[in-house]
Amino acid sequence: MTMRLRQIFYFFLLGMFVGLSLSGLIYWVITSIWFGLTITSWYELDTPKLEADGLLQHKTTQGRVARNHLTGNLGRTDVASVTQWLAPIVWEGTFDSTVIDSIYKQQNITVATTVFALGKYTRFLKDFLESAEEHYFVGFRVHYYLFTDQPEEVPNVKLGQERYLTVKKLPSMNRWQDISMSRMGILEKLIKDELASEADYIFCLDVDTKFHGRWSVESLGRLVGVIHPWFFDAPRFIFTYEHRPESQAYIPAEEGDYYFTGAAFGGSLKDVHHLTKTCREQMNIDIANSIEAIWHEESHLNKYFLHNKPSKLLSPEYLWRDISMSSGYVKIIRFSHVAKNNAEVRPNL
Ligand code: UD2
Repeated sequence: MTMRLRQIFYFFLLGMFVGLSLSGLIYWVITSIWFGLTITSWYELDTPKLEADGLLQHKTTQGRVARNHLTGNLGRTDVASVTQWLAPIVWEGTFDSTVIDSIYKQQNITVATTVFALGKYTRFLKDFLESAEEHYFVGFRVHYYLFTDQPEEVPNVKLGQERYLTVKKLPSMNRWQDISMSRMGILEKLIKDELASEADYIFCLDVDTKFHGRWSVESLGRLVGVIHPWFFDAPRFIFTYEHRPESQAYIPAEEGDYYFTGAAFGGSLKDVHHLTKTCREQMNIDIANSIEAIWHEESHLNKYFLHNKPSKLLSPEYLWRDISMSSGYVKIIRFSHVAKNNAEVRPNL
């Protein structure tokens, strides 16, 4: 009897051993196949095949974002794609254009876009508008508001469907610094008086620029800043913040997160209205105190963003230095500054 019991016990142990081994084997086979497929699909997606407009020496995964199915992460590990306050930083490879387009298509949005061209800067309008029609919020409703002292110099650029242009006349100004700074007050007024029922988002852009690649709904957010192309990979002590305490734009040496360009910013009407109003008020205080911030309204914008953190940051793909200059991180140039002879185009030095 004892012998019989022992035999049953050994059979039971053997059965357990074989059963567990078999289920382990089955589990291993299933997970290997699944994991292998995941790796393969990630690898295939990450393998650049498409060339896109605005491309530098790299190939891009535009439209086929590399996605690791295991973690859900999109595929950039060489650059930060989120800030310390959890705002996304938009780089090529961090979003899926098909998915994001389909979300905004259902929302019937209008993007107001402002640009100023006074004096000789009207020469930049043709390229700005033509390239915007090719790359900027294509397929979405865009209303350009163009401020100029010479409406007769505005080129006749053919606009696509649901694309509108309103020209607004301004008096000429003698100092380029005044032109640049006055934009804040003019935008504040435009948003308050005219845009409330006309648009959902606004972007305010420099005119001596050109679009080379997609700039679209991935850039939309409550408050959006663009990282300055000269400083995106520089340490804070290099940032050209205003360091004189007498100016309202003053930022102490140990403060500041990013250095933002004044050439492009945007967001919801409410947030951009608050931004432009605050910067205009701060600049007026500086004028009363006979001080002008080192980089004019750009210095005030940086001060504003220090205390009112942008909800989304755009990488320097959204304002590059010049199409001819490359950087390993910038895989696509979407929008760039154009080279200009300041002494020749500005009304003063
Ligand atoms: C930087 C900023 C710019 C602004 C300026 C303030 C970048 C790329 N740009 O550019 O946004 O903050 O510093 O110092 O960081 N304008 C005219 N007519 C003129 C002069 C200027 O229409 O005679 C307008 C035009 O829209 C131009 C903008 O003002 O794009 C800014 O002037 P800028 O481009 O000459 O200033 P810049 O290159 O120093």
